[in-house]
Amino acid sequence: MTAQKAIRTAVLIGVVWLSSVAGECQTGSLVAGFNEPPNVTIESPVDGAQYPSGATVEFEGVATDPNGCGGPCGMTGNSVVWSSDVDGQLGIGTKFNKSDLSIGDHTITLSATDPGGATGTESVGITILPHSAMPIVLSDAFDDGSLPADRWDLTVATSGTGQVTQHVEHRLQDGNPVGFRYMEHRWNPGPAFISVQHFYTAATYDPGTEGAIDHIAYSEDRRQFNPPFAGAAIGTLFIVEQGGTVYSMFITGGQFTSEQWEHVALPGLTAQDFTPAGLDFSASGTPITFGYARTNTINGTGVITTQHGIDNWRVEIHRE
Ligand SMILES: [Ca+2]
Ligand SMILES: [Ca+2]
Repeated sequence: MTAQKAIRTAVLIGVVWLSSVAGECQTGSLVAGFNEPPNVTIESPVDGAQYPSGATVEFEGVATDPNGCGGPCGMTGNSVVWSSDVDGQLGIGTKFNKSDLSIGDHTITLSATDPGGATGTESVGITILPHSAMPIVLSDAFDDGSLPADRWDLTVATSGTGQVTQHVEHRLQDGNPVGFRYMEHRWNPGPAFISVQHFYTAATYDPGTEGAIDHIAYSEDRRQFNPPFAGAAIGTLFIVEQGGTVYSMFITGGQFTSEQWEHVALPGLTAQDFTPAGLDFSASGTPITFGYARTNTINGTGVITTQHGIDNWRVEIHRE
């Protein structure tokens, strides 16, 4: 008798479970205690993300009902709703884009409701910044092996009685990491001075249309290879060109000797940090091209070569 009772109870539980699953899929009616809420995951945007005003924000998530349609069941359409605590409902479904979010901090919530009325949610925080609060970044990690002519222009100046030439190429290894921009200055014979100005041409910045510049942060990684004599140094400058004039400033000591990659950064640069005077970061300034320069003076004779590299060239333009 006891054994028969146990079997009957098990059968009844099985019947109830099956009917609840069938009811959920077809009619939305459920037996209390058997419906679990959907599992919800926001894949984009990520928590803490910042976007400039007007930027496209990609919304993508996954909602799964653990006991929908007879088992785990992906959800989409009207049952999956995105909202912002600032802008209200943003959209429905598991994937869409939006580019008109209000400036400010948002709590973004993805909410999925199953036919039985059980709801699963997940939230992330994002910030939409005023346009001027986002720095514009021009950078090159030299990791693609492209020819220098693709996005860099050279201006070479020499002086002195000797012969001096230069060579530049992008190498795919020995950078910091991966690729870097390799440079040589070669005397045959000296003495002579050489200045090579490298201008990044893939993008310029126009204060007149993009906004006055408050300050610039510049950084690069640099090293020397096989110095021709002990203490041989490479002159190093950050340069910008505006209206046909090249303005420059020395980078951290104005020269370097390191045979290891070293990182140098110049935060908080204003127009007054450059020579000659006249660089205009205001909204009446004309377009600016950014770059860097390497210089060498050799007083000796014979064939002398300096070899050096740059990686992670980076300019951050912070606007007023
Ligand atoms: Ca459910
Ligand atoms: Ca690199």
